Amino acid sequence: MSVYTGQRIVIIGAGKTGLALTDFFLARGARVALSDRRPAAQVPAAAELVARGVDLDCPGHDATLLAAADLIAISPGVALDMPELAAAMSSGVPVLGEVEIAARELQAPMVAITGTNGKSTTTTLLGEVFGAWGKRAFVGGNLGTPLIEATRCDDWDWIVAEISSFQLEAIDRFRPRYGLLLNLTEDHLDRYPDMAGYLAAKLRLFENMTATDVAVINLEDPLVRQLTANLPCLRIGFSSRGPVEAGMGFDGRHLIWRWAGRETRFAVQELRLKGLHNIENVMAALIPPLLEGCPADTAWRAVCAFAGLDHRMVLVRQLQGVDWFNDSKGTNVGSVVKSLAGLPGSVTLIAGGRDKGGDYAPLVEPVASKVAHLILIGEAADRIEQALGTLTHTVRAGSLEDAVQLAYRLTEPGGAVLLSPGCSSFDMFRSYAERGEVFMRAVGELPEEAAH
Ligand code: UMA
Ligand code: ADP
Repeated sequence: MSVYTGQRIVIIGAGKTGLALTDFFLARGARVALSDRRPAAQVPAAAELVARGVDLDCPGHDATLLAAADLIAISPGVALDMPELAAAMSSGVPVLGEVEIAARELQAPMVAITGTNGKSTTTTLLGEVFGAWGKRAFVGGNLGTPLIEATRCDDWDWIVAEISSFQLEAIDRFRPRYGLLLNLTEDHLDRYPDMAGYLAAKLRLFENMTATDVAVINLEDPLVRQLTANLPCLRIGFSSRGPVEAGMGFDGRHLIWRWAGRETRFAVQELRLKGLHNIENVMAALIPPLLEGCPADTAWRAVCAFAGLDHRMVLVRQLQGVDWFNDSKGTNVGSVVKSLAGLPGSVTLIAGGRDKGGDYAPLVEPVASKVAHLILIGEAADRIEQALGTLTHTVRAGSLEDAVQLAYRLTEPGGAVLLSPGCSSFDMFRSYAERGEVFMRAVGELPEEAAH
């Protein structure tokens, strides 16, 4: 018997999250309706869902169905201000997000990772460290496997969850033991009315944490530092600009972990991950396991072995003296800034996609100093051209494949071509991963003979 047995649950969104929620509630004897704005023909395995007793509301979202629910469970892509949802909420129907529903069931302590950039890398690093330490850790959340999937098993030692601002909008009692906030720059301004709205959602990570919980924060990010100054939990910082009195610092060559009167040093040249931003990710990922008693050499070996995730600054090919990088996961301006920072210059930057309403101004300096050719694709091309087009040679391409051909002709030996769009992929692709695959295929097909 579960609290959900016999309850009328309406799940909104029939993507990864909604389908995992459907399994969760059916297994607990709930009466499940699945509501998606798409027609049933576009919902995966619709007939099978109906055969399992699920009512489909597709295309949804039927206001009467929502108003009659005992609980509405929402996917991260569903905004709370959707009129039918807002109406049900105002008539008293509870609305919870998937991570809240999952967290209520999970017994194991949780490390929750958020921030504008570096979440997936840090989450994966944490999973590697816990695994090397012999702990059974669920690793998922926004990373790809919905958190609710963790409830299939009840013997986790740790839950390591990447948590997005979207997911934090619909929490209530969600309370991780460790909350990591990596950085805060503009993102998702197509979902939030302004930056304040985005920041408020991110900060909800800490709202239920208490004195026995730990916030791990980036001391060199001014917004993070300022907005976490008065948390009700312990706050431990990391800094990429020098040693820290009690926390994790970096002196240019070593990470320096100072805690409880002891100091441990780690030589960063042993890391396979490159770039200062990845050093920040490593610092953040080391803190929870070290505080929990993981031997320092075990933790360090695990982070050193990690070579990075696909579609994040991956060197795809070296061709005629030009390095080709796939950074399709560079989906906001802040991440493009970091990716350019890792390259010496003479860059042909392929950018654009679906605009998120943010400001491209942080790219002015790096584009002016490092980008020789700017190739723009997708819906955001006009806005990016307005912001950056006078700074360097700027051209348009009708497709990513055309952009690769242009980059092949334009880039001089010694230079680099970087796909780091600074935008989401949904105007032209299903996901950033598909965009990265298309790029890599097009680069792989370029001829060996000189283009110039
Ligand atoms: N839908 C509706 N009504 C709406 C909105 C969406 O019916 O008002 C439907 C869509 O038609 C679609 C379904 O909802 O059928 C999609 O649901 P979703 O957008 O919540 O996507 P999921 O497939 O469930 O994937 C979600 C996360 N997606 C988003 O946050 C947009 C995935 O993060 C995450 O990996 C997955 O849950 C598991 O937790 C993706 C993402 O882009 C990678 N995240 C953003 C980011 O990283 O920047 C936050
Ligand atoms: P997220 O899951 O938050 O999108 P990822 O780990 O997938 O983060 O990295 C996405 C991109 O963000 C990378 O390609 C890189 O350009 C940039 N990035 C990664 N880590 C950081 C960081 N700590 N600070 C700023 N940018 C970063």
